[in-house]
Amino acid sequence: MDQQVKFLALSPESLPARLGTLPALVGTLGSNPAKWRVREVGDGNLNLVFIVESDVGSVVVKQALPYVRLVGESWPLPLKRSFFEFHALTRLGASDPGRLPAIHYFDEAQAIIVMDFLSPHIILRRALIEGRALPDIGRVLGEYLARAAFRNSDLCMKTADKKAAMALFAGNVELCDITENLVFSDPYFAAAMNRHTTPQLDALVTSLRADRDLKVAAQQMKHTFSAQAETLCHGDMHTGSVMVTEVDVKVIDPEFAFYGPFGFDIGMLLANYWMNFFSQRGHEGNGGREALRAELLDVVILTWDSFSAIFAQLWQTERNGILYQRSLFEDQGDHLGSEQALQHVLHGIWIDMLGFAGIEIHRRILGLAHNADFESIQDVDLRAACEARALKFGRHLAVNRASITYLHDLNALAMKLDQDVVK
Ligand code: SR1
Ligand code: MG
Repeated sequence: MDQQVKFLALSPESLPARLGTLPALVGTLGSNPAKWRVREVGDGNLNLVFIVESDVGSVVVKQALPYVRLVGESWPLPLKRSFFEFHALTRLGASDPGRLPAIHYFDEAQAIIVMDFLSPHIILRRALIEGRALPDIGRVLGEYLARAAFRNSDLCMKTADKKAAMALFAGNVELCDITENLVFSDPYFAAAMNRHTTPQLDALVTSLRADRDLKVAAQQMKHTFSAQAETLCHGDMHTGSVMVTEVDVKVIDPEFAFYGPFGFDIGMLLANYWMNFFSQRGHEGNGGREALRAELLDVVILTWDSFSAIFAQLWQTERNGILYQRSLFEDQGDHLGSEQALQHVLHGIWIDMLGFAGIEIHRRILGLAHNADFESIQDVDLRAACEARALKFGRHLAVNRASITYLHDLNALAMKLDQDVVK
Protein backbone atom coordinates (compact mmCIF):
# COMPACT_ATOMS: atom_id res chain seq x y z
CA MET A 1 0.00 0.00 0.00
CA ASP A 2 1.20 3.50 -0.77
CA GLN A 3 2.24 5.00 2.58
CA GLN A 4 2.86 8.46 1.14
CA VAL A 5 0.68 11.18 2.58
CA LYS A 6 -1.15 13.11 -0.12
CA PHE A 7 -0.15 16.76 -0.37
CA LEU A 8 -2.98 19.14 0.39
CA ALA A 9 -2.71 22.88 0.08
CA LEU A 10 -3.76 24.73 3.22
CA SER A 11 -6.49 27.35 3.21
CA PRO A 12 -7.49 29.83 5.93
CA GLU A 13 -10.51 27.61 6.56
CA SER A 14 -8.67 24.28 6.77
CA LEU A 15 -5.56 25.44 8.62
CA PRO A 16 -6.90 25.44 12.21
CA ALA A 17 -8.29 21.93 11.86
CA ARG A 18 -5.15 20.59 10.20
CA LEU A 19 -2.57 22.17 12.49
CA GLY A 20 -4.67 22.79 15.60
CA THR A 21 -3.31 19.90 17.67
CA LEU A 22 0.38 20.37 16.96
CA PRO A 23 2.17 21.09 20.24
CA ALA A 24 4.44 23.65 18.52
CA LEU A 25 1.43 25.73 17.48
CA VAL A 26 -0.73 25.09 20.51
CA GLY A 27 2.17 26.24 22.67
CA THR A 28 2.18 29.61 20.95
CA LEU A 29 -1.44 30.10 19.90
CA GLY A 30 -3.35 28.27 22.61
CA SER A 31 -5.34 25.05 22.42
CA ASN A 32 -8.55 26.38 20.92
CA PRO A 33 -7.95 26.53 17.15
CA ALA A 34 -11.53 27.71 16.64
CA LYS A 35 -10.30 31.03 18.00
CA TRP A 36 -7.31 31.29 15.69
CA ARG A 37 -7.52 34.03 13.08
CA VAL A 38 -5.94 33.08 9.76
CA ARG A 39 -5.05 35.33 6.80
CA GLU A 40 -3.29 34.32 3.59
CA VAL A 41 -0.79 37.07 2.86
CA GLY A 42 1.59 35.51 0.32
CA ASP A 43 2.48 38.03 -2.34
CA GLY A 44 5.69 36.35 -3.52
CA ASN A 45 6.14 34.35 -6.69
CA LEU A 46 6.01 30.83 -5.30
CA ASN A 47 4.26 29.99 -2.02
CA LEU A 48 1.31 30.26 0.31
CA VAL A 49 1.96 32.32 3.44
CA PHE A 50 -0.50 32.52 6.32
CA ILE A 51 -0.43 34.72 9.39
CA VAL A 52 -2.10 32.89 12.26
CA GLU A 53 -3.01 34.90 15.34
CA SER A 54 -4.83 34.25 18.56
CA ASP A 55 -5.31 36.27 21.72
CA VAL A 56 -2.10 34.82 23.11
CA GLY A 57 0.33 34.59 20.20
CA SER A 58 1.04 34.49 16.50
CA VAL A 59 3.04 32.51 13.92
CA VAL A 60 3.62 32.44 10.19
CA VAL A 61 2.79 29.26 8.29
CA LYS A 62 4.52 28.97 4.94
CA GLN A 63 3.59 26.21 2.51
CA ALA A 64 5.19 25.45 -0.82
CA LEU A 65 2.86 24.73 -3.71
CA PRO A 66 3.67 22.09 -6.33
CA TYR A 67 3.87 24.79 -8.98
CA VAL A 68 5.06 28.37 -9.48
CA ARG A 69 2.34 30.56 -8.05
CA LEU A 70 3.27 33.49 -10.29
CA VAL A 71 2.71 31.43 -13.44
CA GLY A 72 0.28 28.69 -12.42
CA GLU A 73 0.07 24.91 -12.62
CA SER A 74 1.63 24.87 -16.08
CA TRP A 75 5.01 25.35 -14.33
CA PRO A 76 5.40 22.51 -11.81
CA LEU A 77 7.91 23.03 -9.01
CA PRO A 78 8.83 20.36 -6.46
CA LEU A 79 7.72 20.65 -2.86
CA LYS A 80 11.21 19.69 -1.71
CA ARG A 81 12.20 23.38 -1.85
CA SER A 82 10.60 23.56 1.57
CA PHE A 83 13.16 21.03 2.82
CA PHE A 84 16.00 23.20 1.52
CA GLU A 85 14.44 26.30 3.02
CA PHE A 86 14.18 24.57 6.39
CA HIS A 87 17.84 23.57 6.35
CA ALA A 88 18.95 26.96 5.08
CA LEU A 89 16.95 28.76 7.77
CA THR A 90 18.61 26.54 10.35
CA ARG A 91 22.17 26.93 9.05
CA LEU A 92 22.09 30.58 8.08
CA GLY A 93 20.35 31.32 11.37
CA ALA A 94 23.12 29.54 13.27
CA SER A 95 25.73 31.55 11.37
CA ASP A 96 24.35 34.85 12.68
CA PRO A 97 22.02 34.06 15.60
CA GLY A 98 18.74 35.99 15.60
CA ARG A 99 19.06 37.23 12.01
CA LEU A 100 16.53 34.71 10.59
CA PRO A 101 13.12 33.80 12.01
CA ALA A 102 13.05 30.90 14.47
CA ILE A 103 11.35 27.72 13.26
CA HIS A 104 8.54 26.23 15.34
CA TYR A 105 7.64 23.23 13.19
CA PHE A 106 8.49 21.57 9.87
CA ASP A 107 6.40 19.03 7.91
CA GLU A 108 8.41 17.82 4.94
CA ALA A 109 5.59 15.91 3.22
CA GLN A 110 3.19 18.84 3.36
CA ALA A 111 6.00 21.34 2.68
CA ILE A 112 4.97 23.39 5.71
CA ILE A 113 7.29 25.54 7.81
CA VAL A 114 5.89 27.29 10.87
CA MET A 115 8.03 30.16 12.08
CA ASP A 116 8.04 33.40 14.01
CA PHE A 117 5.57 36.04 12.86
CA LEU A 118 7.74 39.11 12.51
CA SER A 119 5.82 42.11 13.76
CA PRO A 120 5.80 45.08 13.32
CA HIS A 121 8.33 44.30 10.60
CA ILE A 122 7.66 45.22 7.00
CA ILE A 123 9.38 44.13 3.82
CA LEU A 124 12.48 46.25 3.20
CA ARG A 125 11.53 46.80 -0.44
CA ARG A 126 8.26 48.38 0.67
CA ALA A 127 10.02 50.58 3.20
CA LEU A 128 12.40 51.81 0.50
CA ILE A 129 9.61 52.48 -1.99
CA GLU A 130 7.67 54.40 0.65
CA GLY A 131 10.77 56.46 1.33
CA ARG A 132 11.01 55.52 4.99
CA ALA A 133 14.11 56.23 7.01
CA LEU A 134 16.30 53.17 6.98
CA PRO A 135 17.37 51.25 10.02
CA ASP A 136 20.96 50.11 10.29
CA ILE A 137 20.65 47.83 7.24
CA GLY A 138 24.05 48.45 5.67
CA ARG A 139 26.00 47.37 8.72
CA VAL A 140 23.64 44.60 9.84
CA LEU A 141 23.26 42.93 6.46
CA GLY A 142 26.92 43.36 5.54
CA GLU A 143 27.88 41.63 8.78
CA TYR A 144 25.24 38.92 8.34
CA LEU A 145 26.41 38.19 4.79
CA ALA A 146 30.03 37.91 5.89
CA ARG A 147 29.22 35.57 8.79
CA ALA A 148 27.01 33.36 6.63
CA ALA A 149 29.56 33.28 3.81
CA PHE A 150 32.58 32.59 5.99
CA ARG A 151 31.08 30.13 8.45
CA ASN A 152 29.55 27.86 5.79
CA SER A 153 32.69 27.59 3.71
CA ASP A 154 35.96 25.68 3.49
CA LEU A 155 37.57 28.60 5.26
CA CYS A 156 35.83 27.58 8.47
CA MET A 157 34.07 24.22 8.34
CA LYS A 158 35.51 20.75 8.72
CA THR A 159 35.89 19.47 5.18
CA ALA A 160 33.61 16.46 5.75
CA ASP A 161 30.86 18.75 7.05
CA LYS A 162 31.26 21.15 4.15
CA LYS A 163 31.12 18.32 1.61
CA ALA A 164 28.01 16.91 3.30
CA ALA A 165 26.41 20.36 3.20
CA MET A 166 27.21 20.71 -0.49
CA ALA A 167 25.67 17.29 -1.12
CA LEU A 168 22.54 18.22 0.83
CA PHE A 169 21.89 21.45 -1.04
CA ALA A 170 22.91 19.98 -4.41
CA GLY A 171 19.37 18.60 -4.59
CA ASN A 172 17.86 22.05 -4.94
CA VAL A 173 18.11 21.59 -8.70
CA GLU A 174 14.85 23.16 -9.83
CA LEU A 175 15.31 26.38 -7.88
CA CYS A 176 18.86 26.74 -9.21
CA ASP A 177 17.46 26.07 -12.67
CA ILE A 178 15.10 29.03 -12.25
CA THR A 179 18.04 31.30 -11.43
CA GLU A 180 20.23 29.84 -14.16
CA ASN A 181 17.61 30.62 -16.78
CA LEU A 182 15.70 33.64 -15.50
CA VAL A 183 18.72 35.54 -14.22
CA PHE A 184 21.62 34.65 -16.47
CA SER A 185 20.18 33.78 -19.87
CA ASP A 186 16.58 34.78 -20.58
CA PRO A 187 17.14 38.56 -20.40
CA TYR A 188 19.55 38.35 -23.34
CA PHE A 189 17.30 36.70 -25.91
CA ALA A 190 13.60 36.68 -26.76
CA ALA A 191 12.68 34.10 -24.09
CA ALA A 192 8.97 33.31 -23.92
CA MET A 193 8.33 34.68 -20.43
CA ASN A 194 10.31 37.90 -20.77
CA ARG A 195 8.62 41.24 -20.60
CA HIS A 196 9.77 44.82 -20.51
CA THR A 197 8.28 48.27 -20.59
CA THR A 198 7.32 48.61 -24.22
CA PRO A 199 7.71 50.39 -26.55
CA GLN A 200 9.89 52.76 -24.52
CA LEU A 201 12.67 50.24 -23.86
CA ASP A 202 12.48 48.33 -27.16
CA ALA A 203 15.56 49.89 -28.75
CA LEU A 204 17.67 49.49 -25.63
CA VAL A 205 16.57 45.88 -25.23
CA THR A 206 17.53 45.15 -28.83
CA SER A 207 20.95 46.68 -28.32
CA LEU A 208 21.55 44.74 -25.08
CA ARG A 209 20.66 41.46 -26.78
CA ALA A 210 23.19 42.24 -29.47
CA ASP A 211 25.86 43.25 -26.98
CA ARG A 212 28.51 40.54 -27.22
CA ASP A 213 30.58 41.72 -24.24
CA LEU A 214 27.48 41.78 -22.08
CA LYS A 215 26.32 38.32 -23.12
CA VAL A 216 29.77 36.89 -22.45
CA ALA A 217 29.80 38.60 -19.05
CA ALA A 218 26.38 37.16 -18.21
CA GLN A 219 27.56 33.68 -19.11
CA GLN A 220 30.76 34.12 -17.12
CA MET A 221 28.61 34.96 -14.11
CA LYS A 222 26.40 31.92 -14.80
CA HIS A 223 29.54 29.80 -14.97
CA THR A 224 30.66 31.16 -11.62
CA PHE A 225 27.17 30.61 -10.17
CA SER A 226 27.05 26.98 -11.24
CA ALA A 227 30.67 25.94 -10.68
CA GLN A 228 32.01 27.88 -7.71
CA ALA A 229 30.56 26.08 -4.70
CA GLU A 230 32.21 28.22 -2.03
CA THR A 231 29.52 28.72 0.56
CA LEU A 232 25.87 28.35 1.46
CA CYS A 233 24.08 31.15 -0.36
CA HIS A 234 20.61 32.37 0.52
CA GLY A 235 20.03 32.31 -3.22
CA ASP A 236 17.38 35.04 -3.50
CA MET A 237 18.84 37.86 -1.45
CA HIS A 238 16.81 40.81 -2.67
CA THR A 239 15.09 43.48 -0.61
CA GLY A 240 11.90 41.41 -0.61
CA SER A 241 13.78 38.80 1.42
CA VAL A 242 14.50 41.24 4.24
CA MET A 243 12.07 42.48 6.89
CA VAL A 244 12.73 45.56 8.97
CA THR A 245 11.54 47.72 11.81
CA GLU A 246 13.29 50.88 12.88
CA VAL A 247 15.49 48.79 15.14
CA ASP A 248 15.58 45.28 13.71
CA VAL A 249 16.52 43.52 10.47
CA LYS A 250 15.56 39.94 9.61
CA VAL A 251 16.44 37.80 6.60
CA ILE A 252 13.67 35.52 5.33
CA ASP A 253 12.84 33.08 2.51
CA PRO A 254 16.06 31.17 1.73
CA GLU A 255 14.32 28.52 -0.40
CA PHE A 256 16.75 29.12 -3.29
CA ALA A 257 19.64 28.10 -1.04
CA PHE A 258 22.56 26.38 -2.73
CA TYR A 259 26.33 26.12 -2.51
CA GLY A 260 27.65 28.93 -4.66
CA PRO A 261 30.01 31.88 -4.88
CA PHE A 262 30.88 34.12 -1.93
CA GLY A 263 29.86 37.15 -3.99
CA PHE A 264 26.38 36.00 -5.00
CA ASP A 265 24.14 37.09 -2.12
CA ILE A 266 25.88 40.41 -1.54
CA GLY A 267 25.82 41.15 -5.26
CA MET A 268 22.07 40.51 -5.48
CA LEU A 269 21.46 42.73 -2.48
CA LEU A 270 23.52 45.64 -3.80
CA ALA A 271 21.68 45.34 -7.13
CA ASN A 272 18.39 45.79 -5.33
CA TYR A 273 19.63 48.89 -3.49
CA TRP A 274 20.80 50.39 -6.75
CA MET A 275 17.51 49.53 -8.47
CA ASN A 276 15.64 51.22 -5.67
CA PHE A 277 17.93 54.24 -6.08
CA PHE A 278 17.07 54.46 -9.80
CA SER A 279 13.35 53.99 -9.08
CA GLN A 280 13.14 56.88 -6.61
CA ARG A 281 12.40 59.50 -9.29
CA GLY A 282 9.18 57.60 -9.86
CA HIS A 283 8.15 57.74 -6.21
CA GLU A 284 8.86 61.34 -5.37
CA GLY A 285 5.25 62.49 -5.42
CA ASN A 286 5.06 65.75 -3.54
CA GLY A 287 8.31 65.44 -1.68
CA GLY A 288 11.83 65.07 -3.07
CA ARG A 289 13.80 61.95 -2.23
CA GLU A 290 17.32 63.41 -2.32
CA ALA A 291 18.10 62.36 1.23
CA LEU A 292 16.95 58.79 0.68
CA ARG A 293 18.87 58.56 -2.58
CA ALA A 294 22.05 59.62 -0.82
CA GLU A 295 21.33 57.25 2.03
CA LEU A 296 20.86 54.33 -0.36
CA LEU A 297 24.26 54.94 -1.92
CA ASP A 298 25.76 55.09 1.57
CA VAL A 299 24.07 51.78 2.38
CA VAL A 300 25.80 50.20 -0.62
CA ILE A 301 29.17 51.30 0.71
CA LEU A 302 28.37 50.36 4.29
CA THR A 303 27.24 46.89 3.22
CA TRP A 304 30.54 46.14 1.50
CA ASP A 305 32.65 47.79 4.22
CA SER A 306 30.87 45.80 6.94
CA PHE A 307 31.08 42.61 4.91
CA SER A 308 34.81 42.94 4.34
CA ALA A 309 35.51 44.00 7.94
CA ILE A 310 33.71 40.99 9.42
CA PHE A 311 35.16 38.66 6.80
CA ALA A 312 38.64 39.91 7.75
CA GLN A 313 37.89 39.47 11.45
CA LEU A 314 36.70 35.89 10.92
CA TRP A 315 39.78 35.27 8.79
CA GLN A 316 41.83 35.94 11.93
CA THR A 317 39.61 34.19 14.45
CA GLU A 318 37.75 31.30 12.74
CA ARG A 319 39.95 30.22 9.85
CA ASN A 320 39.95 26.54 10.81
CA GLY A 321 39.08 24.90 7.49
CA ILE A 322 41.23 23.42 4.75
CA LEU A 323 41.87 26.71 2.91
CA TYR A 324 44.81 29.06 3.56
CA GLN A 325 45.83 27.11 6.67
CA ARG A 326 47.58 28.88 9.48
CA SER A 327 50.40 26.33 9.18
CA LEU A 328 51.38 28.06 5.93
CA PHE A 329 51.16 31.59 7.27
CA GLU A 330 50.68 32.68 10.90
CA ASP A 331 52.33 29.59 12.37
CA GLN A 332 55.48 30.52 10.43
CA GLY A 333 55.19 34.13 11.52
CA ASP A 334 54.09 35.07 8.00
CA HIS A 335 51.31 37.51 8.82
CA LEU A 336 51.87 39.41 5.62
CA GLY A 337 51.23 36.21 3.65
CA SER A 338 47.94 35.72 5.48
CA GLU A 339 46.98 39.33 4.73
CA GLN A 340 47.92 38.89 1.06
CA ALA A 341 45.74 35.78 0.86
CA LEU A 342 42.83 37.58 2.52
CA GLN A 343 43.07 40.48 0.10
CA HIS A 344 43.15 38.01 -2.80
CA VAL A 345 39.97 36.29 -1.57
CA LEU A 346 38.19 39.60 -0.93
CA HIS A 347 39.17 40.89 -4.36
CA GLY A 348 37.63 37.80 -5.99
CA ILE A 349 34.43 38.34 -4.00
CA TRP A 350 34.40 42.02 -5.03
CA ILE A 351 34.58 41.23 -8.74
CA ASP A 352 31.92 38.52 -8.54
CA MET A 353 29.68 40.76 -6.42
CA LEU A 354 29.71 43.50 -9.06
CA GLY A 355 29.07 41.04 -11.88
CA PHE A 356 26.11 39.44 -10.10
CA ALA A 357 24.73 42.86 -9.26
CA GLY A 358 24.76 43.96 -12.89
CA ILE A 359 23.02 40.82 -14.12
CA GLU A 360 20.40 40.96 -11.33
CA ILE A 361 19.51 44.52 -12.35
CA HIS A 362 18.98 43.41 -15.93
CA ARG A 363 16.81 40.43 -15.16
CA ARG A 364 14.44 42.47 -12.98
CA ILE A 365 13.75 44.79 -15.93
CA LEU A 366 13.99 42.41 -18.88
CA GLY A 367 12.96 38.99 -17.57
CA LEU A 368 9.89 37.37 -16.01
CA ALA A 369 10.23 38.46 -12.39
CA HIS A 370 10.17 42.24 -12.08
CA ASN A 371 10.29 44.19 -8.86
CA ALA A 372 7.83 46.58 -7.31
CA ASP A 373 10.41 49.38 -7.16
CA PHE A 374 9.92 49.96 -10.89
CA GLU A 375 6.56 48.21 -11.41
CA SER A 376 4.73 50.49 -9.02
CA ILE A 377 5.66 53.62 -10.98
CA GLN A 378 2.37 54.47 -12.67
CA ASP A 379 3.73 56.90 -15.25
CA VAL A 380 5.05 54.45 -17.84
CA ASP A 381 7.40 56.92 -19.52
CA LEU A 382 8.91 57.82 -16.18
CA ARG A 383 9.22 54.15 -15.26
CA ALA A 384 10.97 53.38 -18.54
CA ALA A 385 13.38 56.28 -17.98
CA CYS A 386 14.27 54.93 -14.53
CA GLU A 387 14.67 51.41 -15.90
CA ALA A 388 16.87 52.57 -18.78
CA ARG A 389 19.28 54.27 -16.38
CA ALA A 390 19.45 51.11 -14.29
CA LEU A 391 20.05 48.95 -17.37
CA LYS A 392 23.00 51.10 -18.43
CA PHE A 393 24.40 50.96 -14.93
CA GLY A 394 23.94 47.17 -14.82
CA ARG A 395 25.81 46.75 -18.08
CA HIS A 396 28.74 48.73 -16.72
CA LEU A 397 28.85 46.56 -13.59
CA ALA A 398 28.72 43.28 -15.48
CA VAL A 399 31.11 44.09 -18.31
CA ASN A 400 33.68 46.20 -16.47
CA ARG A 401 33.56 44.47 -13.08
CA ALA A 402 37.23 43.47 -13.08
CA SER A 403 38.47 47.02 -13.58
CA ILE A 404 36.20 48.78 -11.07
CA THR A 405 38.05 49.79 -7.91
CA TYR A 406 35.78 51.96 -5.80
CA LEU A 407 32.11 51.94 -4.87
CA HIS A 408 32.36 55.72 -4.69
CA ASP A 409 33.02 55.73 -8.45
CA LEU A 410 30.01 53.52 -9.07
CA ASN A 411 27.82 55.69 -6.90
CA ALA A 412 29.03 58.77 -8.78
CA LEU A 413 28.07 57.07 -12.04
CA ALA A 414 24.66 56.15 -10.60
CA MET A 415 24.08 59.79 -9.63
CA LYS A 416 25.17 61.00 -13.06
CA LEU A 417 22.87 58.55 -14.87
CA ASP A 418 20.04 59.46 -12.53
CA GLN A 419 20.35 63.09 -13.53
CA ASP A 420 20.68 62.46 -17.28
CA VAL A 421 17.77 63.02 -19.59
CA VAL A 422 17.20 59.65 -21.22
CA LYS A 423 17.45 59.83 -24.98
C1 SR1 B 1 9.53 31.81 -11.08
S1 SR1 B 1 10.21 32.47 -9.67
C2 SR1 B 1 10.75 34.04 -10.13
C3 SR1 B 1 11.60 34.68 -9.12
O1 SR1 B 1 10.92 34.77 -7.88
C4 SR1 B 1 11.80 34.43 -6.83
O2 SR1 B 1 11.67 35.33 -5.78
C5 SR1 B 1 13.19 34.44 -7.44
O3 SR1 B 1 13.75 35.74 -7.41
C6 SR1 B 1 12.90 34.00 -8.80
O4 SR1 B 1 13.93 34.30 -9.73
MG1 MG C 1 11.11 34.64 -1.88
